[in-house]
Amino acid sequence: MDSALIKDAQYLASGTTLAQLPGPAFAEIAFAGRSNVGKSSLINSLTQRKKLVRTSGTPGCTRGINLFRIDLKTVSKDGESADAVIDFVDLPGYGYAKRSKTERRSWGPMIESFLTGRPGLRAVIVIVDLRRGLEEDDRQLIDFLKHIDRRVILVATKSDKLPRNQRKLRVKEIQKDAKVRVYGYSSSTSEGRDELLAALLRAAHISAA
Ligand SMILES: Nc1nc2c(ncn2[C@@H]2O[C@H](COP(=O)(O)OP(=O)(O)O)[C@@H](O)[C@H]2O)c(=O)[nH]1
Ligand SMILES: [Mg+2]
Repeated sequence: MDSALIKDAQYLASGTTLAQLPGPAFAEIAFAGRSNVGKSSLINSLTQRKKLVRTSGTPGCTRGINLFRIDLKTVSKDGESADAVIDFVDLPGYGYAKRSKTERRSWGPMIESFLTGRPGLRAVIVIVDLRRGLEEDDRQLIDFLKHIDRRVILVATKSDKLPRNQRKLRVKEIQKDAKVRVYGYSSSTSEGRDELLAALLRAAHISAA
């Protein structure tokens, strides 16, 4: 398993339509999930930046698509290192019921057109709460991603909120339900970070191991 050191992580651009975003320059990994699931916290934890992405107790405050550029150094098992760049794409949270109908409707197409129309998108991280597992919107998104042949990396976060001896079992239950591999994670403790980073590097074709 390769590991990675984050050298730099910076906000790049945002937009509410595909056309407003700069064209893809590097391998991209998108992050999707229900509002308040812990998406921003996950990106901050992966990049080891406290405030790269704004986190909040107020669901649904991120309305656009935000791009971040991550410069990293990969280190192989044999100790060989190489520089690499990945762009992280923070997609708007979905499933927040208290928005107006028009706004809710406008999110679906934004996410959908990005997922279908963005060359260079190597994988989509779908984030769920380890305690709650898949909800209806998550299932629909995963089915849609499979349908358009996008690679799904399913992350079950907030694992620190479950007792340690229940975590693995819960991950397995969600895995069985989703029929894709599930990565347990905690942005509070960084539990699962090495495994998820290694999976990201493989998905981005930055490492083979
Ligand atoms: N205990 C715990 N809290 C978390 C974790 N990830 C996120 N949170 C909290 O959940 C809330 C929503 O997180 P945020 O990252 O803003 O969610 P987003 O709306 O999906 O971007 C915040 O209060 C976070 O501090 C985690 O792994 N463990
Ligand atoms: Mg957020």
